[in-house]
Amino acid sequence: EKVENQVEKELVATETAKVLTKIHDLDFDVFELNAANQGEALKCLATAIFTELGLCEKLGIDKGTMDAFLTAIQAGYRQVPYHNGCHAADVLHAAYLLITRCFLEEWMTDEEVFSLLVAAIVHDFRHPGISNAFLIASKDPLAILYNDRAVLENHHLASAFMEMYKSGQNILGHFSVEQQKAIRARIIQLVLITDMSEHFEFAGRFKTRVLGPGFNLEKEENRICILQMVLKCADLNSAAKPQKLAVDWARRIMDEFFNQGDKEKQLGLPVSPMCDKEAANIPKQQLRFIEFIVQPLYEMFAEHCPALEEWLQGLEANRGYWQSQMKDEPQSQSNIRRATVNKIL
Ligand code: 8BR
Ligand code: ZN
Ligand code: ZN
Repeated sequence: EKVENQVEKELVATETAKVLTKIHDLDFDVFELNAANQGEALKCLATAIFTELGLCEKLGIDKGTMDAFLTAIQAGYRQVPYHNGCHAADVLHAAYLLITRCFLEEWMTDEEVFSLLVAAIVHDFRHPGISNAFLIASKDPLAILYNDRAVLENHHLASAFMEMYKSGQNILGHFSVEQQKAIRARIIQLVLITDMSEHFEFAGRFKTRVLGPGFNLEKEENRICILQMVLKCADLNSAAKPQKLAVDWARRIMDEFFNQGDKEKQLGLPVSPMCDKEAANIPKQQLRFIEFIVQPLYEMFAEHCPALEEWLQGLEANRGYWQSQMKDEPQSQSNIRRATVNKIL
């Protein structure tokens, strides 16, 4: 039996290494990694990226502690269609691509790179597969706990820090008090910005701060704003992926929405936008998501982050695909009002 175990382990290692050779490409397939690595894509990819960047050595983080932390985080992601460990791994991968391909490493400190990657890893931790609106409407204990404000994002952060502060899992433990404070504050500001109800406010702030006159990297708020932009671009990257992956992720988010819609119907609550499986128009929703949310966001950052050009091309290709899937519907209008946009979030 021992020999069999050894063979099995080596097979997993070989398969994993094979998938990981594509880590620098946009068509890196996180589901393949997950299959090769027995459901631990997030932990495996995080380890590979930290190793590649030499972050544990540079920052003096104990590898055993990192391993224990990642094991706990991987285990806390739930088996929901979209917001599972594969989504966290996918966002981590996208953030890694942006950091390494957009020369962000040149001005980002190791601590900033580290904060951003940890934020990506934990940003949807313990996601229950239902939205803030539903948690609030159903008076879920989480909504009560966080007073209806960024309920999920607070939950992801608080649960992840609870794990981190357990014995043997504190990857910040050896930093100075000042460093710990700065890294924790940065991770909090990063994960909270993934709350999509803040999307347009954030876009406005980025425009003023980063694209406006007098921009400089000395100001801490400006640096945070760019890190937030990287995480947001990464969080929404599935819409820009090669078609097969983009369609798979879209199907997954819709499955999760439809599960929520079914629960809302059971509870006699109004069904949230996009969550009614009887009435949904998936191509139309994806087109709106691309045209009003993702594309404008990427365009804003593309001049500072050349890798986004390729993502914008991916978005354009997928826009064409969803357009072709629209049956007998008029061309999607480009001037739908802001109210409509807010409704789809
Ligand atoms: P989170 O991953 O933090 O939840 O943010 C992404 C949100 O964007 C989703 O929860 C969902 O509301 C919306 N979204 C839609 Br609509 N289509 C999406 C897609 N194809 N990929 C990712 N997010 C999508
Ligand atoms: Zn989220
Ligand atoms: Zn997410």
